Amino acid sequence: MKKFIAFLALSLFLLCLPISNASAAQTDLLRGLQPEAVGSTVFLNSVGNATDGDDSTYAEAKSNLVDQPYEYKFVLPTPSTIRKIRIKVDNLNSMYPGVILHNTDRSVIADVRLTSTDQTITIDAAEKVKYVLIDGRKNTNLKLFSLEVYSDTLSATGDDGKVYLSWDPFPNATGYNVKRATTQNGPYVVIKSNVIETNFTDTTVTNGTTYYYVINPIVAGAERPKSNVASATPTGTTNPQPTPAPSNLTATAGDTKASLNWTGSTGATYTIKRSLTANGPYTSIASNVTDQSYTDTNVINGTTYYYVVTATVSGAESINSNEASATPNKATNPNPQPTGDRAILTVTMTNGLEKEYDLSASEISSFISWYDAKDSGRGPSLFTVNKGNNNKGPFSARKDFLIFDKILTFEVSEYTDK
Ligand SMILES: [Ca+2]
Repeated sequence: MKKFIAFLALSLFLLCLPISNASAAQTDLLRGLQPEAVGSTVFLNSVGNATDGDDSTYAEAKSNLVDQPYEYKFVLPTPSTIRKIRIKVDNLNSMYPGVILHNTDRSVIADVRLTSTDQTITIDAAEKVKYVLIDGRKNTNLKLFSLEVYSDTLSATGDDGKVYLSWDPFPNATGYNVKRATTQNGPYVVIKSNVIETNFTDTTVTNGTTYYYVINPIVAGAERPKSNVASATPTGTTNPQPTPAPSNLTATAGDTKASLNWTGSTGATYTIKRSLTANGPYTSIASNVTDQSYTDTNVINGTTYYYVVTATVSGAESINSNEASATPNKATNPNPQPTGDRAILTVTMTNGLEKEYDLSASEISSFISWYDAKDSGRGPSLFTVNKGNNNKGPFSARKDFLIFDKILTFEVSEYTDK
């Protein structure tokens, strides 16, 4: 009896609370495996039925010795951390039928006695399991409908300056505590409490260091056994491509402005830098410019400004572009091209003054007719030029009067087609 109480105490110690069904994302490590009989055990039924995933088919075993326990085992192809077991049997009459987990040395990792005919059990053991055994303490037939074992699914993936963690949801968990260590055996320190999601990104890492992680589900306010240990070593990207500098920078002066244009690269933002002396030193005057052009209006006419532009892609700034300079000034467009059928009439007066008019073809024609007539002694001595907006000469009146006697010579310059 004393031995039995000790055994019961051990069972209660190892037995975890039942939980609900396994997450669909997990893999049943026993699925399709055939059990092997141990000792005097014989199978009474199709032995693989315990692992066929069908709750209606069953394996059944007994000892061929009278009143002796029976036992059979499943051998995992790869030793695995077992976190969860589901077992379904037909009865508990054989006095604590149980599941026993052995490591590769055949030492007991866990010994779980059944308290229900359909039970899901969590296992709090970091050691890897090689053998899963079913035993009955008495020679009472037990139908094993289903035996499923699941590993933990915590995974850790290293990236540049971060480690990504993800895991399968734990039934009834309201959150997860994420813990980290720099050696596999700990100590593990909480780095994030009560994570609601089933993933976490640890950004407080140093590239090249290996980190070990576990998670503890929180159920009904209490931590449940820790997960498997997952490790990752974040590493930096090597030799990132330098950001190319903008090219073909040009600066065009305007009235209290300088317009910049350049050739950039995909995904870049630009910083505009300016100096009052060639080759710098430059001061940033604008950043996060997304266009490949910029107009600097914070300038004074007559001052020469020197510009360079840098490109930034993914936080990496290029070297300076070529330098371009501009001297903003008030001058208007010095040579507007007239439109239509027009010509320039240049009249040289006897006092040496030159008058220039931008006239239509008919106005030119009128002028020439007037001049020729007057030259023949006919017509008025005065010709009126309507300057309109085409005044090219040094006068301000809207109309100008040409006196035949004062004209020394004139010239008509026709516009040429571009
Ligand atoms: Ca079955």
